[in-house]
Amino acid sequence: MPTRIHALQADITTLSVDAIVNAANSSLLGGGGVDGAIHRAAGPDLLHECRLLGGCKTGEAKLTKGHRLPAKFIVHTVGPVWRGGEHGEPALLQSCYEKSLALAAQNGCRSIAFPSISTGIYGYPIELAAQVAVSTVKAAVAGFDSLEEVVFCCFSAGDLHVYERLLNAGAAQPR
Ligand code: AR6
Repeated sequence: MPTRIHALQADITTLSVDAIVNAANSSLLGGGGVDGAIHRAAGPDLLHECRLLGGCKTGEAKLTKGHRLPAKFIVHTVGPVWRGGEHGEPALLQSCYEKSLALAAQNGCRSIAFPSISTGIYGYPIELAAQVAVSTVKAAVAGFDSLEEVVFCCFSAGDLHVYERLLNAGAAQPR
């Protein structure tokens, strides 16, 4: 069955999916934005587990349990800081999506939700980041038979609009 890929507006910590993705920093020891929200909702045991992981490079991903979250797992990935777009940002962001999907699939996840990685504190323009997110996920899911659902979890109505337009544009294109 083809993977269902869709967008919604929500607080990602409330979603009952197998894995949620955290837009973390390379220390994996928490921060602001979605990272802070996830650590608050998951509880202090998440930080204890993260301390054992030894950090994470930009474009890579590491897995923890979901602790107090409805999600079973958290995939922590580190997006690129936007520095104008000429410093490998698109390839690093693409890698975040690909590595996160692979790690979730390897751990038996059938559903996964992504926040809009790098588009908050890290300053990646939403339109450009969403293009990378949607095209990467669409291309990659074919390689993961077990993935049934991928959610783009948008925090604002404006972000949701961007993702929905890109998702629908793809669907409407002639073959
Ligand atoms: N649910 C869903 N999306 C959210 C939530 C939430 N609860 N909270 C914020 N967002 P950001 P980054 C959205 O800044 O740009 C942290 O300090 C937010 O509106 O969380 O990758 C880390 O530790 C935006 O659309 O992540 C790093 O230091 C998106 O999540 C740094 O920020 C990403 O914004 C990472 O920066």
